Amino acid sequence: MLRNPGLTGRGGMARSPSATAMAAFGLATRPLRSTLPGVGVGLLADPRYAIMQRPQESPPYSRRARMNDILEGVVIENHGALFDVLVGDAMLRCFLRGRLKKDKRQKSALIAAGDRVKVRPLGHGRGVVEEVLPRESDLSRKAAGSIPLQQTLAANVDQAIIVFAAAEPAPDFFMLDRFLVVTAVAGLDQVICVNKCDLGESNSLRERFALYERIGYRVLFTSAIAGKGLDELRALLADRRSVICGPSGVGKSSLLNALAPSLSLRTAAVGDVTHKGRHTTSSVTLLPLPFGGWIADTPGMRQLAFWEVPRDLVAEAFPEFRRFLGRCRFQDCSHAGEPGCALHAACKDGQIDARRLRSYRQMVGR
Ligand SMILES: Nc1nc2c(ncn2[C@@H]2O[C@H](COP(=O)(O)OP(=O)(O)OP(=O)(O)O)[C@@H](O)[C@H]2O)c(=O)[nH]1
Ligand SMILES: [Mg+2]
Ligand SMILES: [Zn+2]
Repeated sequence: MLRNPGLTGRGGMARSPSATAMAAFGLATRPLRSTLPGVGVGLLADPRYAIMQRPQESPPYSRRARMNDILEGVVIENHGALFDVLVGDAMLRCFLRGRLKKDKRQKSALIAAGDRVKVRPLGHGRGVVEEVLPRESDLSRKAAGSIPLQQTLAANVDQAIIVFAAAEPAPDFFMLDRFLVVTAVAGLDQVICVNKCDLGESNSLRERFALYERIGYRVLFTSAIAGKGLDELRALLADRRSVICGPSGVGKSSLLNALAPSLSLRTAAVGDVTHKGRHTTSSVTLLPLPFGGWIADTPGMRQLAFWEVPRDLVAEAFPEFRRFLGRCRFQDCSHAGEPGCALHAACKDGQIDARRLRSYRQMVGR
């Protein structure tokens, strides 16, 4: 199984599937809320985070002393100007310290779900983010719209579950290839998940995804409704830090609900599978999994423009291209039909699928 071999990724992330996600996010070594009344609100009342509840073993702290502490936490959700940060067993609604906004990156790239941050609690469930700690990985795209803006979708995750539906909506393989490139560039392990298999798996659909299996990707066939493939998905997610992504309406949130009903995520109303352009999930939210690990649920993406991904990195993100790269007649070959192109020759020989080469060319604008 080729698991994204050879790509070190933007963050150069070291992968440690066995490391527990909790420790990796630097989360929750001591209860906070229970020892400091008024610091955190809402967390234990939110059933999604009930699994974070731990025995209250710490000695009581003085309110004043802890208020002045700078504590480490992880960003759970980005509300635009405000962020929910999990600190110990408390959720703090935080704003960003003004000087952080002077960072040359736009705010959409500065802080994202999964970021480890230093927070100063202000009481009454409020806090201020003093510092965003360096990332191990960074899953970014160019934000939708005409202004060039980096948008970090999730930070510090190490695996991407890329979901498409067998039908409703039918899979768009150019989009799948884009998701594969963006997540490879971020250095993430990748799983392709074909959901809604209860709606039928035609032979041609099987064949299309078999191509990805031959390339070395792990492809999982699931149904959130019929419960198919869920044990396998659960095993892949356990104790990992994952992000689930894909187009809108493919059943990302439904899959998470099927795996962990206590998450109670909002999904599209039955019968409204195309959403008429609406997204049911509206912001990235980091969720704890009852069987260990964390997952960032993301809103469906209609566009996935690259953020500063050089062309040769795009080619490298196609695992089956790699052994031919560097063998073209021209060193700066763009693989768009130049004479002596090794990728083109491999495609003629049947060693590279023509649809994948076309996908690559479309991505690099050739
Ligand atoms: N038949 C069938 N329908 C499903 C399955 N999974 C989800 N659905 C339906 O598909 C619709 C969309 O599901 P969601 O879970 O909201 O999809 P999503 O990918 O989270 O969508 P966004 O949040 O908009 O990105 C809902 O009506 C679900 O009931 C499945 O396995 N089979
Ligand atoms: Mg959703
Ligand atoms: Zn070439």
